[in-house]
Amino acid sequence: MSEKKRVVVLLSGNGTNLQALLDQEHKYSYQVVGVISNIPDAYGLERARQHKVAALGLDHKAFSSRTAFDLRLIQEVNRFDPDLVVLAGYMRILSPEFVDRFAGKLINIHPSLLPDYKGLGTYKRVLADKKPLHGCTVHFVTPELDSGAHVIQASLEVKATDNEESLMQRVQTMEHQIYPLAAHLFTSGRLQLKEDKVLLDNHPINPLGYQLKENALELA
Ligand code: NHR
Ligand code: GAR
Repeated sequence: MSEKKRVVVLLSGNGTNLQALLDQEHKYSYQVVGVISNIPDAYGLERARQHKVAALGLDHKAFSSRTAFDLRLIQEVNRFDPDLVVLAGYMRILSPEFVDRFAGKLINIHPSLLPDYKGLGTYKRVLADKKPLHGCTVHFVTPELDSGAHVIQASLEVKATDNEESLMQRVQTMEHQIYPLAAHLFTSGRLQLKEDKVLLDNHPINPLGYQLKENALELA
């Protein structure tokens, strides 16, 4: 039963999304075969090692330019022969060279209901704007930041008592469910990007929408 598809994870920090991907491997069609961080002491690398997954720190500060770093990153990712490349808290904008090389098999999870709140610091901005809803989006990665086609979104109601920390906690709990699911849908061959559209079972979809209701995720 070793027909599992090969996933490489890129991250920069804690790696709770990596942990969720690892913890749910057993029920899904993928296997994480390598983890690369541009921050050499990222805790996510330690999570990989504890799970006996190859872990590589590649310090972007040791390279003369973004492109030089990304060209090396392409080589290192390719050594793992991935079917899917997953950004999980990867905090460096990727050059067109990298994105084009893995086009159609490169996904990201972003902590907002895209197209709202692209970029960094989403929780602070959502709270400042007193938005009633927040959430996260899995999307295919294109050269333009946070702008690729959406695969899955999960939303929740912002509470009057929420602060950045509480909102992040609840959004990340949703991330840890929808991101492994997205990796599974892709690696089981059900999900693909075709001419900038997301197809599920060969039909175009709007993103699959989930909502958090009484601490459980429901398909909206
Ligand atoms: N690269 C491309 N080409 N397209 C996307 O959609 C990408 C991407 C790389 C990362 C994740 C991301 C997010 O979901 C992501 C999506 C980093 C920055 C950023 O400004 C913005 C968005 C995202 C990741 N990075 C600064 C930079 O100069 C560094 C910031 C820092 O180190 O704290 O790369 O939000
Ligand atoms: C995740 O919440 C993800 O949505 C966000 O970083 C966190 C990483 O957490 N991604 C971005 O902000 C991308 N710019 P993790 O390292 O614990 O998985």
